[in-house]
Amino acid sequence: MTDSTRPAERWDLFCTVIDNFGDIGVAWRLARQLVAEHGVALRLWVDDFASFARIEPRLDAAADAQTVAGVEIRRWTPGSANLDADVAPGRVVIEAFGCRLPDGFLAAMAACAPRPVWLNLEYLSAEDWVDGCHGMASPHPRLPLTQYFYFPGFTAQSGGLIGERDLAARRDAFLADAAGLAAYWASLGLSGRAPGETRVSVFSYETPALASLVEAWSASGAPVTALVPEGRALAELSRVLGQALAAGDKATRGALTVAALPMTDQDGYDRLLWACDVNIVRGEDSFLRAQWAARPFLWHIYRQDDGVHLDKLDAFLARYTQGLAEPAAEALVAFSRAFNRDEAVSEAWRALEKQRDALARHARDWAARQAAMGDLAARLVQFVENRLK
Ligand code: TRH
Repeated sequence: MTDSTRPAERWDLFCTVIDNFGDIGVAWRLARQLVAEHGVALRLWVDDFASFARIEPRLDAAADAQTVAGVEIRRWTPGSANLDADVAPGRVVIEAFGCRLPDGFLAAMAACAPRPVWLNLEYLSAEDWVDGCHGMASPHPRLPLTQYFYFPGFTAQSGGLIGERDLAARRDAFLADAAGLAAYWASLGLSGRAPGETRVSVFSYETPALASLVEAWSASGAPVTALVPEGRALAELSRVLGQALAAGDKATRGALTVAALPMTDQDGYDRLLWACDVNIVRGEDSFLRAQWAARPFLWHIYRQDDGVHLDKLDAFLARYTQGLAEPAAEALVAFSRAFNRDEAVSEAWRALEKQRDALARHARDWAARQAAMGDLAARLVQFVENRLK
């Protein structure tokens, strides 16, 4: 065994952007946390810098290699035979969401002694089977390599949830600072709240259900402000309102004001979730960050052709509503199912409104209980250590 075959004391995390921002959103949060909290030397491989730059404005989309927030970031081309540069694998290699590694890199991993710990970071799901599959080993069909499935999840038996150690403290400090909060709203072009006003962030996919929300909100007895980052939901709301909205624009219909926002970095998006009363979120990462915001939220799940997303939605709702009083649980489930089936939700919204206090209390309990279980990065480091022994 020669020194040159030893894996570098570094982790490699590979990500391909399938669409939107969730794949890179999850990978970027995990990368930053592993570096900041666990002192890992980490190289993050990403194929689509244009998408990445939308959620991390410090990224130079033209540079193939750079360091941001202590993370070494490199461009790669999925499907290529090898990485562009001749790079030695790190002691831990993670594929985010089953992105396939180049054959040349796999061969280099197989040639290492000891061989890197090789993981596939899977999508987050609340389904029961996750606990049984977390940590399962899968031998490579040809090479002397074993890949482990790492499943995030909501239980102690799963891989846990991504969340920084100081997240709750940062959130609470932000919300306790009245002057800072007023300045935050002013930065979005909004003044203090009108009596009874509800502020809702909207980061869903497009769905006809949004039109029925506009109907319910504009006819509401108290003001509703919808804060909508640029993207798919804003495009849909522009269609519904018959008015093209870009970041900085506002539109008013009855009790409803729609405020279009620019996309910000991930920390900026967290602040939006913390500041709003209700958050409409989607995919994986915004869905999770809404839970850490400890506010009532509504999940527009990523649609899958075979309809399995509706089972995943129900699995989450079954878990989330445990301990939530019946009328609030019913209202949340009814709204969530209707919204995700593209049905009208005006009535469901009004029912939900009546349960706001119970949902807010429950959201705080849920966030505290999940945080107490230990976060994904810490569990991942432990998982790796156990395999290195
Ligand atoms: O963008 P998403 O829909 O992403 C995904 C992908 O489509 C993926 O292929 C799919 O498998 C997965 O969903 C389930 O939703 P998500 O996961 O919420 O990611 C959005 C990211 O964008 C998240 O990291 C937060 C970030 N973001 C910002 O950083 N700034 C912003 O202003 C906003 C609105 C979002």
